[in-house]
Amino acid sequence: MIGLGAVGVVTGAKVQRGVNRALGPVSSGISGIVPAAGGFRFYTVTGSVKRIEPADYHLTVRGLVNHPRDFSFVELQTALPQTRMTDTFHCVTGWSVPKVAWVGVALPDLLDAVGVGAGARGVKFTSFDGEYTESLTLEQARRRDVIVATGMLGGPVSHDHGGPVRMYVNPMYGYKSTKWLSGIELVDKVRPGYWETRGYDVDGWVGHSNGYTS
Ligand SMILES: Nc1nc2c(c(=O)[nH]1)N[C@H]1C(S)=C(S)[C@@H](COP(=O)(O)O)O[C@H]1N2
Ligand SMILES: [Mo]
Repeated sequence: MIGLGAVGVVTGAKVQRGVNRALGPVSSGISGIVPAAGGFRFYTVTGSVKRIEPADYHLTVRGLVNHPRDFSFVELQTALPQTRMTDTFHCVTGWSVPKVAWVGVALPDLLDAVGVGAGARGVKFTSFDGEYTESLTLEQARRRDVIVATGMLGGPVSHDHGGPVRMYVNPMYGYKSTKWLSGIELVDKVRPGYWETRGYDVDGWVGHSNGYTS
């Protein structure tokens, strides 16, 4: 198992099957969260979002990369190494969901596939909701627990959770994890995302920002 300390990123088909079996249902009924959604609350800043079927989905990767390209949903599932992990999901407003399972492409593997260009310092994420944006420093984007997720909770990423493809930025609050992901752009410097222009910290480390924990 190739692990990342306590966060439990694993790779390799054999290990993945073992981990898969170990994934129980997400806990529900914890006080202060909504059990109907498995503990999650569904968030959108735009009201309803158009549906995109996996067969029609493309992730555009561009900007300061050596080989700009689009990835289809199937390419994300088959042409790049698959990474799974399970950990608690934290929204900065106070709710969290334990033991959420994710599967997809670790962002560093995707960056390797396109080749990070000279001068790239940040990564910008866009959503096909037409409004949401997020960003990470290049160093943060190279963490193996930052995942371009094609699955969660043991199945596809549902539309309400931001499917067919969304980000999962494990070490940071939920607002760093762009839903309905449409584009990844390598940029020369980090630009504040949707919530960051509205007061949240660009560095969204769980437990280390936004005044929610000391
Ligand atoms: N496109 C988009 N992505 C988004 C959001 C959003 O409103 N729109 N909300 C963020 C916030 S604040 C959180 S906590 C998580 C919530 O994910 P969920 O809706 O699957 O529970 O999505 C993040 N990504
Ligand atoms: Mo959030």
